[in-house]
Amino acid sequence: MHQAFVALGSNLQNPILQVKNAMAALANIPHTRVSLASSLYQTAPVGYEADQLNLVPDFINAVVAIETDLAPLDLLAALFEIENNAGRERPYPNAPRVLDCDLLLYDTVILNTEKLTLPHPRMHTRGFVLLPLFEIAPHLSIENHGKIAELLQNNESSGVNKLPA
Ligand code: PH2
Ligand code: MG
Ligand code: MG
Repeated sequence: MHQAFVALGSNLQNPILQVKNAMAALANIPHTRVSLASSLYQTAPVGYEADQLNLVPDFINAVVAIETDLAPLDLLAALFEIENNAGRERPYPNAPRVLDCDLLLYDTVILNTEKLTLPHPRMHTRGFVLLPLFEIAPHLSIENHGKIAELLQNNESSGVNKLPA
């Protein structure tokens, strides 16, 4: 078995439900089980121009740890299928989305291909990934970037708020 971490995000069509449904869908991937799921977090949009921000709804984000026998690209394909089943459309980069499932880490694999980059290339700067990841794996390090706890201290996570269970 391999250990992987998946980030979930939604800011359309009942995001809380979308993220909960995605957790259930992850558990249904063949040869895969969910070992830990973070709380849900309400998060301010990151990476948009100031004049776009009032048009972008807040996100719900979470991170899930899984154990899987699938190879990274097969796991990635399963994540795309979960996004598509949720009705994900891709009108333009970073468009509001019903569901985003990002493969963050797969064991300690480092990969730079057109289809997949591991670790996820932006995870170490994003509070909406680091905070839920820290909740379920506080001692984790990210290849090339160091300890989650230290990354959290160096990156903005003020817009990231844990929802009550
Ligand atoms: N995802 C993005 C861009 N910005 N901001 C938040 N708060 N949460 C996200 O999941 C998110 C984002 C691109 O995938
Ligand atoms: Mg993403
Ligand atoms: Mg994505």
